[in-house]
Amino acid sequence: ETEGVSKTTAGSAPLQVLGQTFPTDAWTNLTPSIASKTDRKLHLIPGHPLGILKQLIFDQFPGYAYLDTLPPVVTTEANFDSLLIPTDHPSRSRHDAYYLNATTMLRSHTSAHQLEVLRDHGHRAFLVAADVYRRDEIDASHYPVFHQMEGVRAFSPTERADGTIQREIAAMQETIRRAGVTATEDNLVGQSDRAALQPEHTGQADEVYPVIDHLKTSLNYWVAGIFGRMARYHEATGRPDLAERLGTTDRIPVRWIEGNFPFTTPSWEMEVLYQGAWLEICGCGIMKQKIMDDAGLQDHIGWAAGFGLERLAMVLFDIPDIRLFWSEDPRFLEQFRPGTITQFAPFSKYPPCPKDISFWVPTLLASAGSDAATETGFHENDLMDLVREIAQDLVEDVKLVDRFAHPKTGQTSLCYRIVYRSMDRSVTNEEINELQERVRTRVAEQLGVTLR
Ligand code: FA5
Ligand code: MG
Repeated sequence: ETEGVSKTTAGSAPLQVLGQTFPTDAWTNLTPSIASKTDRKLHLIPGHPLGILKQLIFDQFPGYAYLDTLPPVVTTEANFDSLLIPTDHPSRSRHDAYYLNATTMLRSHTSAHQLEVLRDHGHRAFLVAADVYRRDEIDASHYPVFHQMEGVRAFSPTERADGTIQREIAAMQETIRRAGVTATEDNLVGQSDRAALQPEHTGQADEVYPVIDHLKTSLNYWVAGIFGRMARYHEATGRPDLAERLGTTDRIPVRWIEGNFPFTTPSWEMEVLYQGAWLEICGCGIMKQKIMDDAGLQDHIGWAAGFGLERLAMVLFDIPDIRLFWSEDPRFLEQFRPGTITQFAPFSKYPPCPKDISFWVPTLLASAGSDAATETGFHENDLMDLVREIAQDLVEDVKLVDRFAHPKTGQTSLCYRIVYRSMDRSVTNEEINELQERVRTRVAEQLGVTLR
């Protein structure tokens, strides 16, 4: 596992991230352009759509502690081991996560902070908002840095016995009802009762089910509140197109798909019906009791949920391309105000500039596609990082458009289409040709392929 992007950094000078120095090794794959994103902290900008959305959610949960300044550099222990993620789990792959070295990484999810906040900060109810980092494809809805919010609630034996859970559920339901927008749990009926519990919870089912109800009610309350705010904005501005998008304005269709996370059982993914399609917005479940034990909370039962802020913000603010969140163009930033959900008015769209790149790879290694991981060969995410490194936010989309196996040489030809486009200005043909030339040179040098 030493091929690809790591060649530029492995064994070279120590890395600097957020003013700290880290030794590099064979695991190092963090690129300078990704490292430079760590100090942008978009969710801390009050007038940025991500900052606005974060604050609106914080305000919905007044009893919870808010943490939004936890640094993105974490140990692999925190990101994986503390969450009982097995050593062979794909999320640990160098093709999927950004490593500073074998034991240090940029967090790939906000769950990395669950144990730390429970055990060291002592909170039993908290929200963590943070930038997270994953190696991924390039298109309008994927960016290697995005933002997540984690919600955790742990209940003591007293809270489980004295009606606290039931009172909070009733209060949230009342708020949802008064807001006039209800989350409907289509396909949910009876599902909680059938959910398989952790072996550790055998004999405690009567105490676990109310925690499940509290989890689902909290998420319904959250979704109804956020979408209700959007509905009121659309009504107030004479653009009542929410009905068209959701199918109705007085209920938000929600459904729960059985999920699978190493750190929760049972687990769900929550989806919201939006413009006729189910949009996955959240993973959640009952926290593994081993994590509670490690936090010194043997007698607590808790729920955890994690959701992506960009996907929701793109829906709420009508933002068509995920790169816009990173724009420093005043024409983007000046459109938003803290505390309000408004509709983004796109400024003129500049023309796209597509360029193809074709190369030969040995056929055995040519299993292209996002899961094209081989131990030593070509991996698509290495190409993605290399293109981002050179073109930065001038790259809009990278897709495999053709593959062809040579009958005699045992080689496969892959052709990728790179679409260049600026969000905020016209680009010249010369500028794009120059970028494409640099991409070609680096692909040939670093990815172990032969250019056609
Ligand atoms: C997780 O990251 C889990 N940590 C969530 C969780 C927390 C489960 C607590 C249980 C308990 P997942 O990889 O599915 O799971 O991501 C969670 C959410 O982040 C998704 O539902 C989605 O909203 C968002 N998300 C994931 N990948 C991306 C991406 N590439 N771009 C934008 N949003 C993403
Ligand atoms: Mg998922």
